[in-house]
Amino acid sequence: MGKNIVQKILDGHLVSGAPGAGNAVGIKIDQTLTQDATGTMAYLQFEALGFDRVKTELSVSYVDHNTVQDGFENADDHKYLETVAAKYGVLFSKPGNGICHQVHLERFGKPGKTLLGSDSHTPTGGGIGMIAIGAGGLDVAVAMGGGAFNLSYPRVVKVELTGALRPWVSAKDVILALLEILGTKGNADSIVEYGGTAVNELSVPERATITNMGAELGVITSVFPSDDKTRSFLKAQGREGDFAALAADADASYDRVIEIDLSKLSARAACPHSPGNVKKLSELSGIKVDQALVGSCTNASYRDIMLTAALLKGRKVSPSVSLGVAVGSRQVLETVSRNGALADIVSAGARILESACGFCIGNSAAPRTDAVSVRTSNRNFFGRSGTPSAQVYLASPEAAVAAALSGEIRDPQEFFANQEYPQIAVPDNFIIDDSMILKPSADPSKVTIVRGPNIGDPPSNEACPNNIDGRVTIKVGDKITTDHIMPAGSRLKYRSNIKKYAEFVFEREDPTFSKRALNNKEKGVHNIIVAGESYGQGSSREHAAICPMYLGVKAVIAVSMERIHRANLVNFGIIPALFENAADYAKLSGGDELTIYDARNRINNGDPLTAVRKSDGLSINLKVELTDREKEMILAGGLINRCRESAGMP
Ligand code: MIC
Ligand code: SF4
Repeated sequence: MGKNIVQKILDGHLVSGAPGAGNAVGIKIDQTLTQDATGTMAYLQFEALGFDRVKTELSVSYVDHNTVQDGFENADDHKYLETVAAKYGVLFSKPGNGICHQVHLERFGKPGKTLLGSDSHTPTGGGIGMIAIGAGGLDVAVAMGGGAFNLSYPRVVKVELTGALRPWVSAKDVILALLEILGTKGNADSIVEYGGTAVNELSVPERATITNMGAELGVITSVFPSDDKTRSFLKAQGREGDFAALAADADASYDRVIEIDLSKLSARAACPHSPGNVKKLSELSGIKVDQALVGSCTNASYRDIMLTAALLKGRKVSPSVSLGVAVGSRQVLETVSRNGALADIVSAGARILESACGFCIGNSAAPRTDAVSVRTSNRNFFGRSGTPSAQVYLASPEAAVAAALSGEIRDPQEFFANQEYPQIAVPDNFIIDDSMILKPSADPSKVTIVRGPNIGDPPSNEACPNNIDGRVTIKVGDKITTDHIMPAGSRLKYRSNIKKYAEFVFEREDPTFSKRALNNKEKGVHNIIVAGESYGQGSSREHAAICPMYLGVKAVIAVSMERIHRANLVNFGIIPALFENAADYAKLSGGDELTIYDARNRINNGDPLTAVRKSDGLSINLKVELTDREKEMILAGGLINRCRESAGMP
């Protein structure tokens, strides 16, 4: 029996376990990436684990998230990241060099390799044929130290692309169409593999737009074959030597096959407040727009920016719209500066934003109260833009420019009806200048790691107590994202200072949560979070586990939970429990006093847990499915404690 692409790459990297959907396996990681918002914690943990050098083929530390904001905190973080990278053998991409996923694709991605990144959009690398997975910083720290990455062997969903995209319909519409089919939850055990006759119509950056937003499907990752298009992209990057062909065997099998005929697709948008809330643009036509933003790791490639420039050329942005353009990498910014496209964008009246995450993470360009914002980014969770009352729509660059010019949401096919669709080909040669990527020191003993006052110690946890004796400190609903748990935006600068950042846990859900939780902790009362479906959707930020751990949260009881967040909870010693009977969710309220008896022994023996409510003795059965490795982590109070125990460290 032949193999699909996923099986080929995974099986070639297995270090423990055996292929077969659902089996616990460990894989070797060839490359890692971190970004600054998750990176400081990752390197602090790398240090705490006692490693002295990275053992991967390549590890890169990017600074792209916290590039603005007042105060010294970000700059402290950047200096720590630069010096820690120099010491331990990591490349350091300076702020201004671009967004991690785009730069990685351009300069380092290699077909057939594995990449683990401390950011949920790491699957962007699937566009160049990598198995690229997002994880918490601690998992990345372990991989940098040469450890395996542990996961459940995936189901493989094939998405067969046929036909050809019509003018004005582009890669973003393909992934929005798939989001319409698969939704944003229930896909955590799968990897999407693209195939079909239309694949060779798509350039690597277009493929990367599609795999990038696979993160919103909640899948482990997504991957494209590596073919002539991949070779020409690598050649244009001066890296033809990194090319390797990658295709599924003719008799490969899949767990599910979905066919999308590209010629039938029309332009779409994800409506507020979920990337899965997809509608055709023609149904939204006429909605007044205040802001349009082109950028983010999803749609800020050479093709996207050149297309934006071609459509803006000779025109002016509507007086009622603020258009912002954030180019995804310095390579593309330099190219469009030299070829004149940037001048067309400026002349049309756009604001040129920094080549960084910026508006996407909500730390700049927050729209006005009640604004409608059309963005090419990948997430429109409630409040993420920095303005809770804003309505954010996610769409293609074509649609964002149509909105900027007309002041309304419009289907680009109809709005640009009298114009020829610009065809933007990958150039033969990109401008190659890696001078903003600093090499590690040849003599690590000479490097002093600089730790400003914003750099705290990673907090420690106690071992799992035998009885979890506590209360439901908060009860939240369905689809609680990591943005709800741990807001980014203006709070982002505290990422390296857990004590301070923990003040903002569930800030928007209940601003009293942090204080109440800390009071409970001081009195020896354990905190328990109760949640509905898909708890922890969205980002890989492990702060959504570390800060609750710091506040004394011992267990999350949810109807269902997302993959990366569940792994982060385990890494920090918080029990990820599910209701055996989903209807029990309704029976619990915030403030209920609950005891989970004999938790330690039961987890150790693999027995089910029960939570008992003190007031009336109501007993609720919990499902806690843990691999042996996860059990050890929970019992030890997290991965760092477990590693210290096994290394005999104090
Ligand atoms: C995001 O898009 O939400 C982020 C910010 O890039 C996060 C990482 C983080 O929380 O720092 C992600 O996607 O993992
Ligand atoms: Fe940055 Fe936004 Fe991409 Fe996250 S999704 S890496 S914040 S550009």
